[in-house]
Amino acid sequence: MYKYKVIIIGPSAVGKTSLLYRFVKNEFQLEYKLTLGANFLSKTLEIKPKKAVYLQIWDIGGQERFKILHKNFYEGANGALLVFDLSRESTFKKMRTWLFEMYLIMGTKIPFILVGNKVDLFPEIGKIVNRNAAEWFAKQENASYIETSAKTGDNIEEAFLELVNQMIKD
Ligand code: G3D
Ligand code: MG
Repeated sequence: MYKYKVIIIGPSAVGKTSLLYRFVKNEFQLEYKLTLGANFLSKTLEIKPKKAVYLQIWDIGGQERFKILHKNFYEGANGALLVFDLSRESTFKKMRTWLFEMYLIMGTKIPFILVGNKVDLFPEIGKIVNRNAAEWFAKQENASYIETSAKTGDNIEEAFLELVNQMIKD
């Protein structure tokens, strides 16, 4: 069985913990936010008949600002979800810094998916954060761009599956 460590990174309140809980437990908005430190949840995915992938998924918790703790968090990661909030342009602008910091701390590149979360807030996608800009950023880094909603569950499984495909190739 394939085993991977996946990390979820990005600025505060973009929905990282929500994405993790939606994916692993299919739940939204419980009392998890205060409790989850630099912690992980795991899930086994069947990607083909008789072919399973075990994912250990780490949430940076409320530690986004404490750079010193990041080394443990990043150590041994095979892939990442780099998450911003589609309703806050400032979070998209921080994606490059998050990406380069990850490369710097890890000393190597790993596959990642660029995730624009909270797509449920927009009947007209791209109003706040330009979709082309996000796609272009991802493409430059050989990554995929996916828009998700932890609230509705939209595209959550797809984002993890796409990352699994990239990690298997890596
Ligand atoms: P973080 O782990 O990145 O810090 P959280 O972010 O998962 O704690 O989410 C931050 C806030 O955004 C929460 O709202 C959460 O409910 C909300 N949120 C997360 N994902 C989505 C989404 O896909 N759509 C919408 N509409 N909201 C989302 P509160 O108000 O509890 O702080
Ligand atoms: Mg969180």
